[in-house]
Amino acid sequence: MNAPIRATNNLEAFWMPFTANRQFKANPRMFVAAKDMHYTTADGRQVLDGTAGLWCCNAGHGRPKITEAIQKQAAELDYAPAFQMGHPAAFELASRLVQLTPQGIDHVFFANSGSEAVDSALKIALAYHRARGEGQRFRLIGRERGYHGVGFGGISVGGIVSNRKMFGTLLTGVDHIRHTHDLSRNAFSRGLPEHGAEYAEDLERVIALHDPSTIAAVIIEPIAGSTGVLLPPKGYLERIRAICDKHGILLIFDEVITGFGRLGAPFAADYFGVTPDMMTVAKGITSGVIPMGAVFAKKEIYDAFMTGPEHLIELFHGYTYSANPVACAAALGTLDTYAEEGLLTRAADLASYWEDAVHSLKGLPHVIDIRNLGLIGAIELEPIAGQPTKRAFSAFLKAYEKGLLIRTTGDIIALSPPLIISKAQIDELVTTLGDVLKTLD
Ligand code: PXG
Repeated sequence: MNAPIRATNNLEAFWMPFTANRQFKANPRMFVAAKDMHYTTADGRQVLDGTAGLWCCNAGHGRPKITEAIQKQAAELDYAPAFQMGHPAAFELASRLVQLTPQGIDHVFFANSGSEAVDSALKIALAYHRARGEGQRFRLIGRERGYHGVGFGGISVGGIVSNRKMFGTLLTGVDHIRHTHDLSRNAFSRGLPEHGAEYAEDLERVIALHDPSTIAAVIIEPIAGSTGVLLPPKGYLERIRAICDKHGILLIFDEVITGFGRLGAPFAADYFGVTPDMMTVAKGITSGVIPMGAVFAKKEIYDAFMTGPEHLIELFHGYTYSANPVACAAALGTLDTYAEEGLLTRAADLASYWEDAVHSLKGLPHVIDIRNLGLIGAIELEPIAGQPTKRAFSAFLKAYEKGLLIRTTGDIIALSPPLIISKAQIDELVTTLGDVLKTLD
């Protein structure tokens, strides 16, 4: 048996997720503390958080209301069985959340991550149609370059090739529409791209191929995040909604990164004025502090299950930690913090300052596109010939050395700072990033 030693200097045992393990273990980058907009590294440096952790710490770090709520809940009721039992914080949180969601979306199913939220939503979509006597609607449609987490459901509807290719046959009955990225027409757009609403018509093509009567749901990210920030062309989401309506297909918005204020409205659905039938959320629901995900569903979907004898379980789905009390407390503390500081709409006030700041990087070496919306930014770099991802990864390493945390995916730099960022910190972020870009090979 292994001795219970805290071998903190041994990096070998931890198989790190989505990480170049050997590169990291040769040159570790460790955070040991975080407060507001900054991380502290193991060697005592301050690093400006340009990514809200992984798009999740929307309220910033070390926020007292969230910490206190967690501490209090853990001391009072640490866990309650998630099935056939309840606890007050779960009901309070669900009620608070549906006050924030678009009108008509008024039920919440809890999970523990974005991946679980996505798998839950896909299963609910299939079961919903079956409950209504349309069980022949079994197909799910995603989009090229989409990211919906890493469960088998999520990678099946997802469209990021490296996340799919190693993992066998995936779910059957899934198809994809084309992505909307079009640098030839839209490079350096400020805000939403002008061109490409017609890419929504690809949904009609895929629907016709399979026949509308076989299709249960379409899932898309209003803004594709993980693939490198692809913004919907003007009018695109409205068109997708209209096509789904025409054919009786459920529309699921995966709002794991766009939810909770990233665009200056509570959800992208509000920002775009397009209401889906279900939304998946995670990350900002607890400001990243405790794992939690959720599916928001329309009343008609919930009601379709509320039939049959009352002692029977209506949906055979759920997790041991669905609505975990400590996670619920974290979410309630987060919603309080958002409300007190106006954080769910703050990005709207900063958006034009942010837009000018990120677009000021135009013209620097290798920059082939800059994109922005709300408090999201992306800088696409020309890849080094024959060595894709290397240029952006080197930007990531150099930025970290200069005290700035950025995210890179492929050769795209993604920025999504906590919603508490100041204008001076936006300036600092962009100046540091500009210095990094000037030194790239
Ligand atoms: N859906 C979307 C739209 C996401 O962005 C997930 C589902 C999965 O969430 P979980 O909690 O299972 O990881 C995500 C996650 C990045 C990055 O840098 C993005 C995510 C995760 C990690 C990194 O772009 N998104």
